[in-house]
Order: sequence, then C-alpha cells, then structure tokens
Amino acid sequence: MYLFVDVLREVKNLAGSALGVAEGKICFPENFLFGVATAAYQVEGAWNVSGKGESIWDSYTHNHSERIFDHKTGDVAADSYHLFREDVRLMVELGVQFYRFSISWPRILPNGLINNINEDGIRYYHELMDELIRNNIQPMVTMYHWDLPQYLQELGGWTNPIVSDYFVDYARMLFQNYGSKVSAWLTFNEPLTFCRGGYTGLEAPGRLESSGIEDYLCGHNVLRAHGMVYRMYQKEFQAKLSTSVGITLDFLWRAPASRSADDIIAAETARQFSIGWFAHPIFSKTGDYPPIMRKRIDSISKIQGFSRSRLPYFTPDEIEMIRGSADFLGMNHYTTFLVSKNRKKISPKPSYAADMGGILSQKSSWPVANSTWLKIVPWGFRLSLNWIKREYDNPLVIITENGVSLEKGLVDTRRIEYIKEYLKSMHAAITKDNCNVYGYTYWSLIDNFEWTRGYSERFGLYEVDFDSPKKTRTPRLSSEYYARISRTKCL
Ligand code: GBH
Repeated sequence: MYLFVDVLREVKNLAGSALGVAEGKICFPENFLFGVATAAYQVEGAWNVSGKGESIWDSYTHNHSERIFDHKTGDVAADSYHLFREDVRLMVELGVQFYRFSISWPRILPNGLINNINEDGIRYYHELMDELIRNNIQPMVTMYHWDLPQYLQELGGWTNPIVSDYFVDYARMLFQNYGSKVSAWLTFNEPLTFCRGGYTGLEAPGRLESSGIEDYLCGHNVLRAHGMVYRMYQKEFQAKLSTSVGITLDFLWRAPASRSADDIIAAETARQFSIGWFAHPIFSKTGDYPPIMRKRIDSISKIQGFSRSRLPYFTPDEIEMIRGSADFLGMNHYTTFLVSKNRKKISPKPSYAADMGGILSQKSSWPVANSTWLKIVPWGFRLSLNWIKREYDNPLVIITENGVSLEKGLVDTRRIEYIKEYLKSMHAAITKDNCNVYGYTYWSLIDNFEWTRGYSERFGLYEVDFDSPKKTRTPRLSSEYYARISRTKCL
C-alpha cells in the first residue's frame, strides 16, 4: 500500500522507467494509483438527517425545480449516507487503491460556522474512512464540492471575503478530526465551474446575470481561501501529518478552431481564462492571475466605463501566500472544445465570455456521450497534460476525474472504449512526454445526481436503480474492465 505522499516523492524517478508497453501490453508503474470518485451532494442523500444544515444545492433544487432537467433533487440521491458500506464493498470488488469523496460542509457545520458542530456529521465521515482503511482503500477528500452552507450564501457566499475565513475554520477542524486518516486533500473541486456556473449558468446559487463581476469575486475569494488553508496546514499540521494538500481544477482542452493566428491566440487565451485563472496564481513561477486575463479585463472594464478593473487585485502578500500553495494539481478532464476568435464589438454589458474573447464549439463529427458538452476526444487529454507540464514546470498531477455519461443500461461497451482510449492518451503523456501523472480517478463509482441534469445522465461503473427503495447498485460491464486495470495496472 502506497501513501500518496510516498508516491509524490518517488514519482519523479519513476517517469519513463517502470512504464512501458511490456509484452504488447500498455502498463502503468506498479505504484501508479487507480481510484473512483463521488461527491457528497450527488450521492449521500439524507439532506436533513441528524442535524445536517441546508446547503445551497438543497435550497436551489427545492426552490428552483424548473431549472433541474427532471425536476428532481439530491434529497435521497443514491442514499450513500446509509449505504456507504455497500459502496465500499463495490470498491473492494473494483480493487481500487483510493476513493475520492467530498465532505458536506453543512453536515459538519450546519450553518457553516465553527461555533456549532454537528457530532453526527463528524461520526459519519469517521465511519466511512474507517471502513475504507479497513479495506486498504485510501481516503482522498475534497473539502468543497459545491454544497456551500445556505447561511453563508445569505451573507453573499463566495463573493464575500469573510467566507474565506470561515472556510479556513472548517478546514482546520477537518485536519484536526480526520488528519491521520486522509492520504490526500483537495481544498476545492472545479472553482471554474462553480464560480462561472453559479453566476452565469444554472448551477447554485443560480445568479444568472452576474457574469463579469460576481464570478471574478467568487474566484478571488476561493483562491484566497485555498492559499490560506494551505498556509494554515503548513503551520499547524504538516509536521504531524503524513498527508498532502492540493486543489482540483477542470481542464477541458481548448484547441484552435483553425490554423489561423487569430484562432491559435484565441485558444491560448481561452486556456488562460479557464485553467489558468486558478492554476497560474498557484502553480506558476510568478503567481497572480495570468497576464492576459489581467490585461484584457482591465482594458475592457475601462472601455465599459468602470473606474476599476472588474477582476480584483491581490495584494503582494496574497500573491506570495497563494503562489506555491499546493503539493500537487488535481485535474479533471472529460472533453475538448474548439476556440475561434470572437469578432463582435465589446458590448457595455460585463461578461466573462466577452472578456475571454473566444467562441467555443465542438465538432459535430466527434462521438457523443449523454451530456451535451461531452464529446469523446481522447487526444485532448495528452495535449492538456503537456500544456500543464510546459506552463507550470511539470508539477505532480493526479487525474481526479475522467469519465463518460451514457444511457441507462449494463452493457456499456462505449464506456469501456472511452476509458481505454483516454488511458492510452494519458499513458502517452507519461511515457513519451514525461508528464508527472501519478494517479487516475474514474468519475463515477455509481450513478448519481448529476446537478442540473438530475438523474438523466449516468456516469457510474455501477448502475443505481433510483426507483428502488434500496437504491440497488448493479455492476456494469465497465466495472469488470476497470477492476482489471486497477489490479494489473495494465490495459
Ligand atoms: C465534473 O464537472 C464535476 O466535478 C462532477 O461533479 C460532475 O458530476 C462531473 O463533472 C460530470 O458532469 O453545458 O456547455 O455549459 C465537469 C466539468 C464543467 C462539465 C461545466 C459541464 C457545463 C458545460 N463541467 N460543464 S455547458
């Protein structure tokens, strides 16, 4: 059993060596880690059980069922709050080395604040972790997978800087309670998605008209919160705990739509506005926002009549605090988009999309999944990893999500194909290009509540019958395929 921390130390020597195409097989090194992932709101259910507080996703699905594709909620979901032992049994079947799950902030701190601790919440995650460890599965924990305590939303949510301080209180109590059990921590899951989606799109809190202002405030406070947690961890816990702390960023590859210089520049700008927004402050040598983001938003803000940039400035101390504040980069990768230059004139209305200046599309010939945004484009994976390597001096990366949605059904040969092709692409990035990737997580262990898509999109290696009282889990073909990979480390 390898701790992530050990792998973190060893992986540099590993790249290229133990890897390869042995006897015609594509193999990963022996201590490369395979896992599966879920998130609290998507699987736990038990939304108001034993003292849990309300989250923004509880209130959002309850008050805005019209915004959820099938008008459903995560009130019960896959009921993993009660069925976690069954979930762990499935992971034993899969032979995975780790389980990435998230902790529900309001299950532990009902209104988000540290003065009111819900002991049942603390107990629940202890039991889950103990069950995992008993079965030799390492817990990898996301502190925040989108379910902000509703009370903090009423204070302004991530647009209010005080929420960063409250997040540090929450994180400290997680280290205190679970520090000795968790192999790797992720502060946030996909700030790009929840800051953009929550303030332009349909994700909670669902502020539809706030792009270009509130999304940037959200990102700013999330970056501050991340840096503050990492420094608190270093000061108070690092010496005592054998663990590592990172962040998960989503990187859907952005390829130029044509060979024109304009589109090549637009694609690079789009990368800086997506992963770069959060990765540049943490993983680059210089820190702070990507220069192109700073430049474009500052100048467009001026043209629009603002007296200051809509993208807030970090103080020099904050830049230093955030720079280098991660032991590894967690990367979620699913698909690829094409980018062409937006030739429209800047409108007076602030928006992230206009600031970014590219138009995103996908090729109609790319094979589809069961999510409108998810086209199957394996080569984008290798390019994403190479971009990370070049841009941030080859940091340690763990793939914290990769997966595909399909129709209901147990014979999911297309999922097997997806996993195979994406893993081949990742293998090439490791062996041929020397990218420092040391783990891979399939999203998801089981079918779950797919946010605004409700239960209509299925990502699980196991099917869940949401109509059955016991939320019966049944293995799909892909679960056998993935079990072989995680055991043999070969395709
Ligand atoms: C991940 O996000 C999430 O971390 C996870 O919770 C989720 O279940 C999983 O993916 C599967 O969706 O409709 O064009 O506006 C993946 C990244 C970014 C994908 C936002 C969907 C919306 C694209 N997501 N995106 S669009």
